[in-house]
Amino acid sequence: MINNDSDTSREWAAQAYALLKQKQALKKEEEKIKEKEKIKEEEQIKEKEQIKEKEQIKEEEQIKEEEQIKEEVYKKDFSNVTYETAANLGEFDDEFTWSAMVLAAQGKKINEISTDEIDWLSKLRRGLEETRKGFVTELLDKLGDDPLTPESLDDLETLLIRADVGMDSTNKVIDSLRKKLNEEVVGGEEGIKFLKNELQAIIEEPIKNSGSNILVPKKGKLNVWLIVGVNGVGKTTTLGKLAYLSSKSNYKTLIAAADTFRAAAVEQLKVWGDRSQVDVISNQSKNADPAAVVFDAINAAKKRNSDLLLVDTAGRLQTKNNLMDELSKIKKIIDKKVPDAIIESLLVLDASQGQNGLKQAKSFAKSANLSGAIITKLDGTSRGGVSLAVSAEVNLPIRFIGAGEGIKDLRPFNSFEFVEALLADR
Ligand SMILES: Nc1nc2c(ncn2[C@@H]2O[C@H](COP(=O)(O)OP(=O)(O)OP(=O)(O)O)[C@@H](O)[C@H]2O)c(=O)[nH]1
Ligand SMILES: [Mg+2]
Repeated sequence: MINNDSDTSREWAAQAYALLKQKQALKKEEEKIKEKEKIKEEEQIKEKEQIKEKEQIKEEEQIKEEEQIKEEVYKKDFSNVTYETAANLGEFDDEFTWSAMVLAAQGKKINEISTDEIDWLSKLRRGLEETRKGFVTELLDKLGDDPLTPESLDDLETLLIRADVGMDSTNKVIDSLRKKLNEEVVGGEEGIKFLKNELQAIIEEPIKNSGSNILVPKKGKLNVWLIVGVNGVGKTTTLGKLAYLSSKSNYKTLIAAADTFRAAAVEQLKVWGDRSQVDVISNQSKNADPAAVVFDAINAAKKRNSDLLLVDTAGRLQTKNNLMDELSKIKKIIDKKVPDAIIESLLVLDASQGQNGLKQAKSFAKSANLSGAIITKLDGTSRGGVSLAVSAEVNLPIRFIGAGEGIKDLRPFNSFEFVEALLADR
């Protein structure tokens, strides 16, 4: 049958082959489609992954940006604070020009200068006018434009002592000037410039030794600043101004009214607290224990995650020992409750008290473990020079200075600006 039907068989086989071929082609086609679908699916997955990745990058960038903003807020130190209600721009006069030049000399660009800074510098210069009058004006009269002589150094010595600059600082300055005079001829103008540098170096030394140029609350910790000093020097007022400065610089701030000695102290603090929108933790009961107020304030500060706790203390205790005992009790409480808190003990000194203030600083420094000084009432005193004595003789970094009773009349201490204001006539 095979032979007879060979043609038929061949045809059948050909058909079968064609059918198989067709099937194979179909299968191939199917595989191709499947392959295409697979590729498509893979591409879709890839696309989805890419979208996800992009979103993730965007999210990360957003987080980074937010962190940067947070960081900026923390970086904003007290010296650059500008208040919501800026000071009025005064006349374009000598005062404005001088203030702007002092800022420019520190590298500020025209568009970076604020009315608040000009206002403060003008106030500082005006405040130091009395000190300057009995010092620089006379010095300039004596020096004239002539080169310095050994006699003019004697005059300078007397003037520095009279401005309450203190013996140590005066000797330092006069010695370096004498040394310079032995080596070369020093003109009047050059003498003033040299004097400014010497005075600034004296004030800067304890600041440099402290390791930080400016005092600001450290991030991520509770900072506790104890405001200490004798009766009436301006502790409460200074604390009020500090609360304002700090809250305007976006630090979460709290006040502890630990002066339980004077009945009106809490009320006085509350007024400052209202002005700066900072809460005051107090204990109204009579003869409350200052350490107990600090205890409550620390609890509140921890609960609120505060950056800075400002503690007002009494200056009116009968004996110095009482005062010191109280301060050490307060410190113990802080150490116990927040061992990693950063404690600053800031001594407030009234510049108008001159050498008396210096004596207080020395006696406090011995027993109160101070970390810095705040000089107040630099407006209208003839004893502004005492700031130098505090640096040279008590070795305390000056952290803030106050020149007026207003809320904005306190600034971080800047030695360059201070010396320029002190010797502003040239
Ligand atoms: N002119 C001027 N007056 C100031 C300055 N700082 C404070 N005062 C004034 O000094 C006086 C005493 O200020 P307080 O802040 O009450 O002083 P204190 O050290 O807290 O006083 P006690 O709590 O009684 O020890 C007030 O009349 C303040 O207005 C300042 O920088 N310049
Ligand atoms: Mg007070």
